[in-house]
Amino acid sequence: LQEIQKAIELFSVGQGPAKTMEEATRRSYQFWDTQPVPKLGETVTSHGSIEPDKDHIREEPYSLPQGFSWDTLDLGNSAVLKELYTLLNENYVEDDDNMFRFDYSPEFLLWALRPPGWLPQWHCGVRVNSNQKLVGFISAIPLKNITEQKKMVEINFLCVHKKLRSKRVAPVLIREITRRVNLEGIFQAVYTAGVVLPKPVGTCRYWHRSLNPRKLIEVKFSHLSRNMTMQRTMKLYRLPEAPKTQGLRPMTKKDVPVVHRLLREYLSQFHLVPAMNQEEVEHWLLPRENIIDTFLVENDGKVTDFLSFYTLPSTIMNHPVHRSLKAAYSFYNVHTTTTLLDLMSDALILAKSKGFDVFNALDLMENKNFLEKLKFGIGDGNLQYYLYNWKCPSMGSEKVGLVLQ
Ligand code: MYA
Repeated sequence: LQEIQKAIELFSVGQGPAKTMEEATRRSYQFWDTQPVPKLGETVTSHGSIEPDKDHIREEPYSLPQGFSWDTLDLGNSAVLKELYTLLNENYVEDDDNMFRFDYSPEFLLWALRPPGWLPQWHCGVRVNSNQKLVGFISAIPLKNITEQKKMVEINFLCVHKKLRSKRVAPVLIREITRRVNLEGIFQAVYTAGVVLPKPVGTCRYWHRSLNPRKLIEVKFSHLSRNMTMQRTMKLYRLPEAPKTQGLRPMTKKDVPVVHRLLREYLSQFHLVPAMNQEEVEHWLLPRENIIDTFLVENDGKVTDFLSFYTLPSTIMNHPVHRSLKAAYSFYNVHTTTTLLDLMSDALILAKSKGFDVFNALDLMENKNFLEKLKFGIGDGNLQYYLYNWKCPSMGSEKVGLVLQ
């Protein structure tokens, strides 16, 4: 009986997505073993592409299962944007206990998917032939790596409808977006995932700072600690009404050049970073209501620091009262004069005053210096960072300087 149980355990570990390195090293990767990525057990010491740039790219799209077709999504069409919103709202990433699911707003999706240099064919959808229902999606956006100044893409929003899972559609989506990216002469990509695949270049962890502890406990996002009452918990997480840094104000369009310079200089200390030009800094950091907030510190006409966070609510599944968890996600925070601790303390105060329930941050860049001090609690599960067709030694989370949506 023990042998059978062991076999069942091994079998199930071998099939499902791996959440930890231990699980991952015990399974095989039918698809990923065919791709230009390092093997899980491999220790990489050199830097460079894994396979050479191709000079001939296949012209026909990859074949989907019978009854499905490719469709490039025109997100400028509000009905199409709504279809993508609905696909993701109902089928995208959930937490391990299936209690919360990301609820990217249509406006947020436009921000995330139409940065400078976006291409329509990189918004790659799959529809059912009979009724035209959207059931699959994958996207690419352009990105440059600061050290290599190499053109690459960021892959995000890979999603297969729940009813179409485990039928090997994801590998077809990945092959097809690779082909469409290769057609533009680009052969490297960066992406993140909660699952362990060959092979993470960095492993980060989400931390959560309660802003509205009562609601977070009610929806079981967090629980009352031992020896704590609700009153004491609310007092523990209470924040001042207004930020305390002198000269803190929202970023405006005329701040783009100085924010660009601050960001470029600050990011140079990390190993995996985006190389944004001014146009991209404007796109990614200029405030947009309910999408991205950026505040900077200006005193005597000199801008010295900035903080930013994006808005990404989650749907609360199966709760009678609460439907949505309003979460802020730490984005890029640059300090030269204000301490990072003071800057992030103000980020929490601003997020609280804007009605967020929780403030999330990864343990990348210098974030480990403030997480515990500002009463963040560690989350479960990792966010793995990956590179496609690029080998380099893996790095600690504090060397990761890239935040994706
Ligand atoms: S990460 C967010 C991913 N999305 C979700 O988690 C949403 C909810 N889940 C789903 O929609 C499905 O479960 C997905 C898998 C679509 C994830 N990244 O079709 P299958 C491998 C890469 O039978 P399904 C994000 O968006 C898995 O190990 N591979 O499975 C970044 C197995 O391969 P192997 C993944 O569950 C995406 C195969 O797929 C992931 O129906 C970056 C099974 O396929 C994952 N998150 O669908 C994509 N999950 O046999 C890579 C599972 O080898 C981009 N798998 O174990 C690479 C760069 C491409 C561009 C290159 C340009 C140069």
